Amino acid sequence: MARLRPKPDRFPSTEDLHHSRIEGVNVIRVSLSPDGKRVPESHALDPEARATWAPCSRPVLPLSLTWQRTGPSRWELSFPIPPSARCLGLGERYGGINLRGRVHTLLTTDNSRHSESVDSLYKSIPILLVEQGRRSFGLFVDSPAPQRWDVDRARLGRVTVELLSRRGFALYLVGAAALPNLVKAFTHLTGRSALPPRWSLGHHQSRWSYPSEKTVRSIAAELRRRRLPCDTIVLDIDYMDRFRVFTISKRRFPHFGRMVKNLRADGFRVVTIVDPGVAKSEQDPTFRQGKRRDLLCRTSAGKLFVDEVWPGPSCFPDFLRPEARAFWGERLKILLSRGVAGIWNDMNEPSLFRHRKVLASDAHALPPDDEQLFVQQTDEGPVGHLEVRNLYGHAMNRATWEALQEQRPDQRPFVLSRSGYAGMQRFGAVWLGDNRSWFEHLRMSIPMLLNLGLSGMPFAGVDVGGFGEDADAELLARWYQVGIFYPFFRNHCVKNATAQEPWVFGSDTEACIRRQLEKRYQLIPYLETLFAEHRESGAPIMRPLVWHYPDDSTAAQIDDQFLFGRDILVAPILARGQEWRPVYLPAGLWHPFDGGRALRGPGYQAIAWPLDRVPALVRDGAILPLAGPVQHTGELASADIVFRVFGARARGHYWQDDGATFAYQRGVFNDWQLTFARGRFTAKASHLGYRPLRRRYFYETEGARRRARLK
Ligand code: MIG
Repeated sequence: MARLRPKPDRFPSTEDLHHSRIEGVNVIRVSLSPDGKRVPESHALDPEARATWAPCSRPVLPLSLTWQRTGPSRWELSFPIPPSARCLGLGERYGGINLRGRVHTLLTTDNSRHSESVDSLYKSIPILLVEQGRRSFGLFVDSPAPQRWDVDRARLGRVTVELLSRRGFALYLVGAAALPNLVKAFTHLTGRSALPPRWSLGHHQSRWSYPSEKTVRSIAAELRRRRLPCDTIVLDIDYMDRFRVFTISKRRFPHFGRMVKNLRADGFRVVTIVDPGVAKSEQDPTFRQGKRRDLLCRTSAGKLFVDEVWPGPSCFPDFLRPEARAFWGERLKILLSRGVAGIWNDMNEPSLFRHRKVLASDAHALPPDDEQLFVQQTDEGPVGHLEVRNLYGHAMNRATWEALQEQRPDQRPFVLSRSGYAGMQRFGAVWLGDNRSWFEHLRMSIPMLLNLGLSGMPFAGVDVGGFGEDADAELLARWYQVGIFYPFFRNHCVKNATAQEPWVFGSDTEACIRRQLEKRYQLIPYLETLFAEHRESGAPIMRPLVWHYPDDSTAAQIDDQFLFGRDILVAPILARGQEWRPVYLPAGLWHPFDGGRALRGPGYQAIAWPLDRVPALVRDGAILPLAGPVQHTGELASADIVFRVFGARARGHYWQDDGATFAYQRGVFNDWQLTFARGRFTAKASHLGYRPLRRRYFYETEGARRRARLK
């Protein structure tokens, strides 16, 4: 292990070193600030996180790191990485799971051309995990200013981080430890996802746009008539009056509240989009109030900052200010009082039509604060937008989350966002923005979601079927085969593309999709158990194989397969015209999810996956809690639960609560340890605090189903 080697001669700043043990992992915090200033307040850290920091002078680090301040707004960090180590994390990255050989920019950007040549997307999570078995380590640079991570590119065998900021920041060195322990410690610091409301784990049907009550009604009716399970209808920007936030078009949605109520009676929730831009118009109450209370961002000259977005010339609330967040919460009442169940925050990078690029890609310094687009108010006073840009969506999500929590204290919020910063998991779910109806983007969704999960964010998905361009029957069916394993599971599609609701491509495709949807709903008890486990350990829902098989060097490379929890290995078809694929099986016996002969690993096997099969295998020795078939999650509370046993000796876990409230935080839940051995099934409670509705429990081995007793 190398000693810390600061270079005091080239480093004119105050150094402040602290050490802690978090979840059994060494964490060293280095506070760096120019001219002895205080390090700014962190928006990444969970305020409830408990950690005791002891000052330390000569820490032993898991890597030899150097840092320097190389200009008034430029910092450089650098450390070597061993040739065999894999670099993971860094939030939302287009590309394979191993981030080596590329530059990764962290500056929230609305860019719909997702490709290898794009190095920054909507989210910014500055943690890199250097995976090398039990001696893995992580570096978290807690700054919302622009960062450029050169991972083994310009300087071979090194990571170089360029941070453009005039303010101070903290960096955290985590490890050395195994990957799951690093993520456990990181999510201890930055928080874990709350349990989602059960309905949000169902199938969401979305479109840009369902522009009228009539369309919404007919989509909902079609889903039920065709018995395509679904929980949520999503309303994109056309529900609004001239795209103005917190309005509802009277013409197209004359009976909005009644529509929501009727849908609810049929088991559907409504989620509405909310954009941060507020139309600059004295006729607009959100603008009037925001301006009167001085909550909108201003230029350094004191003028309101105006840019173009959907409603035309618009102003932007400064969500870093607690008063602006409270104001947003008040405005949200307009939607919440009409029964809207969840909020979808879009455009919150923020996306600006007149400034698609806010910083030149070759900039090695920040423009002075007063030459930036606008200034924002922080604890230390006004700072240029770029210094805190990566927090814009994050703070908007926080405003939304806190408003939902406050206005509906007995319901778990559902907030979906495009942008966010480290710790975003505390404020709901995310999706990965404007992908396209390409097999390439279906393929990429796997490593992208895996890296996001390793960066602390478990509740994520991509638009099923692809957002931009035209889907077709094969692509849509293949995408649903993967989508049922996305923690957040939504079909969404751009305007002017071929529609892609599950029935659009004919009855054969529809039947295949119906089967996938049924499986998704069966898996919800297992998925809820995984979310409960995430709260304990920070483990993502979608995991790379290396998470559970750290000593298997083939498994460590794989990013076109993933584990859904510990027990389900998903290995889908990701290219057009393929009927089978090579599947890598880690050591042990693996049972096809839909039944059939078990296969033995380690090694590759050729497996055919017809469109109506679930492209997954279950680990021998697992017991999965599955639910009976339902049309929406409202029917799940009383549905049969079947514990499906795989193998002659097996163990499982089943977690159960009301799926709706925060009562679980007061112990109102049940936690069962399941075992099957010598032909006997037992379920032992390790916690009993919740009284479920009357329902039946079974266990199933090799197709035979028997009543199970839970004690
Ligand atoms: O400028 O609201 O990523 O999901 O349908 C486009 C319209 C704005 C971008 C989102 C997309 C959404 C679309 N929005």
